[in-house]
Amino acid sequence: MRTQVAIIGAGPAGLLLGQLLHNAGISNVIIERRSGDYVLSRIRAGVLEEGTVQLLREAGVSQRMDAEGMVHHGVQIAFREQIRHIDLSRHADGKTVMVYGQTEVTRDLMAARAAAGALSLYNIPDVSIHNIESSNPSLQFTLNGERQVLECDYIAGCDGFHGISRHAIPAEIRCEYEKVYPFGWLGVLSETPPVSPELIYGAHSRGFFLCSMRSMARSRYYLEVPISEQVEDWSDDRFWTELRSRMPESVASTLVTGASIEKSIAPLRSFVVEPMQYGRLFLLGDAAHIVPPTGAKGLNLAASDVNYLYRILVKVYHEGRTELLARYSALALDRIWKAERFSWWMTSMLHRLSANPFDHRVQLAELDYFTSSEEGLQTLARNYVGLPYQDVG
Ligand code: RFL
Ligand code: PHB
Repeated sequence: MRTQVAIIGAGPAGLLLGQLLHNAGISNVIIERRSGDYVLSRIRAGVLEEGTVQLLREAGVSQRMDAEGMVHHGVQIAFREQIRHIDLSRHADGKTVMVYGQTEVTRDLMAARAAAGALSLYNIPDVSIHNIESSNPSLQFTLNGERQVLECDYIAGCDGFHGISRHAIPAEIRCEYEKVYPFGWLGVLSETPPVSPELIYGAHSRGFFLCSMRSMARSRYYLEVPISEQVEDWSDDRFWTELRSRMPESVASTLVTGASIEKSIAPLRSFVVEPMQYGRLFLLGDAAHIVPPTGAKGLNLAASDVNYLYRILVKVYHEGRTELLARYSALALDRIWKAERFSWWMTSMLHRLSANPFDHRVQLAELDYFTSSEEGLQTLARNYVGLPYQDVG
């Protein structure tokens, strides 16, 4: 087997890269460890930056998103019984975000790939990476009991945090930065109308909460919980009672509760690997970096990596600009570190980081400053809607 770009992982990064390359006449094959249904069963991100939305449009997969996704001009931040409205458009040059679930993005990308007739191989548990230091790298794996070699020009490692790709970069070259938080997010999805038309990020002495949504009939709520918590110990009743206790009274009194249709605990982590390229291997998305979800940046960073690598590969294949390949890692990391900073900052401003009342008062002062001063609102809004992409050259 031979293709131009071999992609490991059929999450949003792999599928979006594959679709854009296919549209540009660059052949690619996606190798995924799990089944398509399993990939679609993971409930994750909900907020898309404008850059991500544009890239999905450019890939030709935006029809359902443009019809069903919800454009949000603002978000709310709650603390101490107050609710502050952050007018994103006003403080970030007219920009907005789109509320449209990662599951739906993935579904649209899978459908477009199937319609295009591009090859995806699912349920491949044993892919391995070879010869990335040479000009003929390859992937090897077992398909229907037979050993396969997929030869290619480049390998895109889009296999998430638990994937194999980044380990193919020699340990003496690879540098990993990590911060693990002592809490996680307990998330619930329910067929109930959202409590507010805008997302609410809330700081409370009992812990952080987030009110989000997937549609006007489907809500997504999160609670900060100690990382030692077990999801089995959280009945729906316990979840709703705890959520209500952290909300300002005016919000709690309008919360509509119902049976959960998904409930899970996600750990919070900040992580970056450098460099994001080694020889013919490129890392994208969660394979190279993780952010705590407080800034809604994970999926958007995956899209931003795809934006850079896609534009570089088009110039490589169509204009012979192979020198651009060496720019990928620095270009991607520049934006990633700024999003890492924002996600870490939002997390520390909104979660219960310590039991020391002094720290709590400092958090309140910070929240007040960033939700009421012109410069604070601008910093918050511009980072939340997403910093601009650079030109690849
Ligand atoms: P994914 O989605 O993890 O996909 C990687 C794919 O690679 C496959 N794989 C392999 N395939 C072949 N061989 C191997 N050896 C393989 N190892 C792994 C996996 O099965 C999988 O299908 O990574 P990708 O594509 O980089 O996408 C990243 C996003 O999924 C992630 O950053 C976001 O979900 C993070 N995130 C959020 N991001 C946002 O932009 N906005 C949000 O509002 C937001 N909310 C969230 C989130 C993540 C959350 N969790 C559960 C971690 C909320 C939560 C709760
Ligand atoms: C979500 O809807 O799942 C969501 C929204 C905003 C975040 C994180 C998750 O910051």
